[in-house]
Amino acid sequence: MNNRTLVKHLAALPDGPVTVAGWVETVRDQKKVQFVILRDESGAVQLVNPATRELDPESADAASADAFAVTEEISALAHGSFISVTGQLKHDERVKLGGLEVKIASLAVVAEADPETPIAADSSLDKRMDWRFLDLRHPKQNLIFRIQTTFLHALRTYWVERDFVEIHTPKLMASASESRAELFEVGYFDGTAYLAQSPQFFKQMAQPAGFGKVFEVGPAFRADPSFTSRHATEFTSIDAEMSWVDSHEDVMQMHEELLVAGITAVKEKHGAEIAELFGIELEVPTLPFPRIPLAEAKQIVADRGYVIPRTDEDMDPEGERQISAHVKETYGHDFVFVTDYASSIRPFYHMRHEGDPSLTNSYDLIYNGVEISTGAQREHRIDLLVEQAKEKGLDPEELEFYLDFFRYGVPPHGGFGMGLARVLMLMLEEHSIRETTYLFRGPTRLLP
Ligand code: AMO
Repeated sequence: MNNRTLVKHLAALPDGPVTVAGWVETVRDQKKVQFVILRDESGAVQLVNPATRELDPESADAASADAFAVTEEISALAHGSFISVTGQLKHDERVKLGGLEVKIASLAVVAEADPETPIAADSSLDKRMDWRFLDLRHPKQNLIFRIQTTFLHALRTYWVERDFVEIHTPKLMASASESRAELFEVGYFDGTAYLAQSPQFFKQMAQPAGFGKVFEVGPAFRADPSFTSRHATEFTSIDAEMSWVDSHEDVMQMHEELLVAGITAVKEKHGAEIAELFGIELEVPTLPFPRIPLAEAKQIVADRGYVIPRTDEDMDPEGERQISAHVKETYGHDFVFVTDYASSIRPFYHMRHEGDPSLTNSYDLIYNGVEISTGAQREHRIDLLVEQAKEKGLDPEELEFYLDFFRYGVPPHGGFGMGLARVLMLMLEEHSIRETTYLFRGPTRLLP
């Protein structure tokens, strides 16, 4: 390992010699003094060099020759080059950036950057995506993925402490897992395979397999041609499934506790940085989250003056914004479970209400106006499951491998799927999941 000190650790060190390494963010090359702002993955620090502009070769001693060389090197530094600097750390309250600076003794350009940086602060989102590795170097963008790490770690901790088993289900499948629309087909030797749209069938399989409770964080693929701010063709899906639920209510309780655990951890670790870089005071939601049946939610939205088009029985994006606004005004809450969706707009595997098969034991979770999750109790009774599949126009023979799970003793169970980038987008009040996805994939984006 090299001996460089991360910028974030400098504050705790006494004045003295240090080595730091990172990218050149700015250079202020003044007549008598030069300042370089150097950024590494942990923060930024000011480097300073008393400029030695002229060298008299006759009288030059080794020390002044070195000082002259450093001055020349700094004058030639390109923005974005990666440099390593050894110098004297000095704590000085007058330095705005962190109250310290490093006086340069020697400097090495480790990797030079092209002089023209292809993106600037005002570049379009699309251009920034073209140069995503440079875009991500910015502290705000970089922070998103540190938040993601903290969030996922808290989710995993929540689950592991409650005996959930982590699974990794295959992403190459022989059939569709959600709907035949939005399905990517790939050549598979002499046949065809499909990219998994969700771990749905396989997380359910863990129930008759005796796992009890499972979770997965993994890729999901949807051949969705739309160009919205919330859809990607590949996204990270956070899934959970658990045995012995009485209804979707049990799933919602786990789901809301999980989100509180995740957001609490993010606030504790990054609250100050989020306030500084995003201008947001992150709120930890209170428990329980409000629950509103879909029919009632539609009525509330209609009473607010927005009528969801009749052709669309689901909440549409404006309906989601309206119900969220209502919940915020009425309960001061950022989340709402919209429950009891009509079976006509839910997949065949959702359990229907006992006594009213037109409704399902299901929910969508809406966060600050956008759906982040779908959850449900599953139908575990094979006869009803086959009937519901047929009703949806599915061929039970094609689903034989899945239906077999239900022929050998499957406990009542339920779970949810949640899009990671959507949660982060709404948490940080960003406008597109392109911002909260490490490398976005959409209908016209397969690069970088
Ligand atoms: P659903 O299809 O609603 O449900 O997906 C669950 C959640 O995944 C995210 N999501 C997406 N994110 C980005 N781009 C997309 N194209 C995209 N599609 C979905 C959303 C959505 O709420 N198997 C069920 C879940 C379950 O019942 O357990 C399912 O996949 O945040």
